[in-house]
Amino acid sequence: MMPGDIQPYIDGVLNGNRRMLSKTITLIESTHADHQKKARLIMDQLLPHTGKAIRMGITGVPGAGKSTFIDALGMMLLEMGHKVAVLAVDPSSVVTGGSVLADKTRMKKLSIEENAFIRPSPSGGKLGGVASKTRESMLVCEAAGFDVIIVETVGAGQSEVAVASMVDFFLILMIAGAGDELQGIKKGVLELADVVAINKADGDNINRAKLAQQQYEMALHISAPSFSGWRPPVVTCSARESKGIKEIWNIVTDHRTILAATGELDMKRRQQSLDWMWYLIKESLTESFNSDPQVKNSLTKIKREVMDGLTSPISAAEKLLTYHNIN
Ligand SMILES: Nc1nc2c(ncn2[C@@H]2O[C@H](COP(=O)(O)OP(=O)(O)OP(=O)(O)O)[C@@H](O)[C@H]2O)c(=O)[nH]1
Ligand SMILES: [Mg+2]
Repeated sequence: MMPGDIQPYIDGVLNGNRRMLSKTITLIESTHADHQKKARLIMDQLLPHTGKAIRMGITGVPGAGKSTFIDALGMMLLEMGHKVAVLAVDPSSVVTGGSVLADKTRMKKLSIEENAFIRPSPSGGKLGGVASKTRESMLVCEAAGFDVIIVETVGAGQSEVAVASMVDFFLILMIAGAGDELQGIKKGVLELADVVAINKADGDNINRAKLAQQQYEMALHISAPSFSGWRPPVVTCSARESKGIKEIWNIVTDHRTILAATGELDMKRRQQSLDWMWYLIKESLTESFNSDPQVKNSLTKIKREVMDGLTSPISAAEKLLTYHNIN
């Protein structure tokens, strides 16, 4: 590979050229070995130009209003002079090839703005793969001068953990539901939140939203504060009416000020990079173990033996790992 091949990408991204930004992300998302190699060389050159943006993750159950919220928040940020990039980690795209942001019309206002960049989730592959591409795309957007990066994911499983591990601030968008307010969100996920916002607090839904707010406050009260003493506030908002959006942004910037002062922001990012490396290693090891032909061949039999108590879990694990290590 000649350096000249990648120079137009590097220059383009650093000059904020949207077409080259898109093309670079396409290279990152490509499964071709050639493209991946090229993408890696480009990333190495762009890395020194990253790290300055505010990285924010947003999750919430389907229909919570994530797209509407990002549209409202994004427009407000543009007015404040920010450049906003919106990316997605979509676990459903892994299975179906669909994408949370495929329909850009859900961010009607933001999608036509010069200073906003919206990129749907890459489809196919494994969640780890999709998430790692989103993480790299985030860095490319930073190098291109976007100073607020919003990563959206559907609150339905593992993807929240992946997103929380690549952002500085994690917002969970909820809606007031009938009965158990905590339904639809896994307990561990709530612990990732830096703020919980009850959306759709408008019309005749305001009181229900306030009630949900109290219930979440109680649920969150029992979890321990982070190193800096940050306790995730619970607020209400209306994405549709752009109410409470400014207040949430103030929380984001307050959080940042506190974490920057204690050094926790820097520590968090350093730890995230390391976590990410381990994540990629584990993904890759599991992948190679699962795709090992001899492991595949004997797995059903060994699993049954373990369940029936004919083989101990430890000797089964040893046997399978030996098969794998020999190949
Ligand atoms: N009343 C009210 N409706 C809202 C609000 N925010 C979003 N909605 C509506 O809720 C529906 C879902 O909104 P989306 O923004 O598409 O929700 P989402 O979380 O992005 O949904 P998925 O991408 O499918 O997970 C739409 O019909 C919105 O108009 C709000 O603040 N108040
Ligand atoms: Mg959406």
